[in-house]
Amino acid sequence: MKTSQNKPAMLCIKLVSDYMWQIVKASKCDFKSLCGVPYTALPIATCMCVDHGIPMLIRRKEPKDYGTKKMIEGHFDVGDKCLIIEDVVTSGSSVLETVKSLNEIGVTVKDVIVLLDREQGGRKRLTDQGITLHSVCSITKLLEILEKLGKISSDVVHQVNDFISANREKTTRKKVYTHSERAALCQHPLTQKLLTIMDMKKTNLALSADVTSSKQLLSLADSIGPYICILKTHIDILDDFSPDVTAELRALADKHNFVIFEDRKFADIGRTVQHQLSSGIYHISRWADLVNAHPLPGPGIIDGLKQIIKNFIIISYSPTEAIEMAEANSDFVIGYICQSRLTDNPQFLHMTPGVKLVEGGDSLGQQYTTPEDVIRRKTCDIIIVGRGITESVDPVATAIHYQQAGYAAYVSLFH
Ligand code: 5BU
Repeated sequence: MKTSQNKPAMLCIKLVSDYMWQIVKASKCDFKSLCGVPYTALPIATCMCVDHGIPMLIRRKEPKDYGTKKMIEGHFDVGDKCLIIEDVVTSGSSVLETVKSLNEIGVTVKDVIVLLDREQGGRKRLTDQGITLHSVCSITKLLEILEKLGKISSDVVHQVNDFISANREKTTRKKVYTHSERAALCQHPLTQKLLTIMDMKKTNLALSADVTSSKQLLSLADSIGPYICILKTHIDILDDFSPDVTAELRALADKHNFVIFEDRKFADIGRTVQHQLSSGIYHISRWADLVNAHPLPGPGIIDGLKQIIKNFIIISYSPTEAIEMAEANSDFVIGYICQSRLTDNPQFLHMTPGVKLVEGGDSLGQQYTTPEDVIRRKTCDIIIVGRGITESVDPVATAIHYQQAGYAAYVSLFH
């Protein structure tokens, strides 16, 4: 009876340790032994050590009250590198306690593999100590998957997000910077420019001008230009593209002081994205201030793009890779496309698409959240609005409405 009851748990631990092992392999971290943070991660670390023939170190929570009083059991040499295994990281405290015990015996720690990153400041605390966190899943992604599968309602998602945001603020968001304070703090010229525009024009609105005629695009850019900080384009959806359109867009960007962001979502090897950025009929690098890229192809994509353009955003469908890539390229990457704030580093702007004044979705999978939710609860910086404005009866009046809602939510962060 006992055996059959325990069977699913055993299978589950095996599954978890296999998933985590895939992250170990992908992260290419260098280590000689594994140490699970007591107690939940101990069986996971044990599975990995047995499956892959790796020496295991065990950390006691309390020293033995007899004999050597050692905190770490197992075989090691001074200078060895140990990989930490943890089930859930919240603030990172338990991991850091284990790191401390290992450091005391001369074993170093550079990486932690975790099943779930609750995104409540643990990553930042570990990074500050020179330790990289690699996770199988983040809480944002987990909620997204559970909601998509119909396992939890959007109310539950909101409640959990509210809880996470509230606790994140307590633990790590020590200071909320104004746009002008951040402009002064940031090194990247385009980040400074954008934050200055946001401050001067009192707007955190990006218009996603997803129309298929050049005339419509230019008309939107001219009429809504005064109320936005960014004009986001999909240049390849124009039926009647000509180089004159991009020249006129540039003139409008100067006239109304906004940044042009071509939402090209580069996702190929470095050499190919270089051609896609600078060649073909669109010559994106000649007129766009900003483009975005997926982290998926690895560092080559950034290396390829940065030989041609200095400003790009990382799309964070997978926050771990996005953050690693952005932090390693902060002189080129100005921020993230994401659904909630990923880091407290004020250098990075967080931009969120899928925004409407009323929550809901379209028939093709787009999910909408509100300006208030994005700016106040998810603490992102910029709302990206498309059809909410372009398909409204009066796009200019509606854009002003979004500008006011987004900016009011930003101002409310200081009250
Ligand atoms: P909408 O009309 O507000 O749904 O348009 C959203 C825009 O943002 C559209 O241009 C998308 O291509 C874009 N977008 C998005 O919706 N989700 C993403 O993850 C990214 C871009 Br990246």
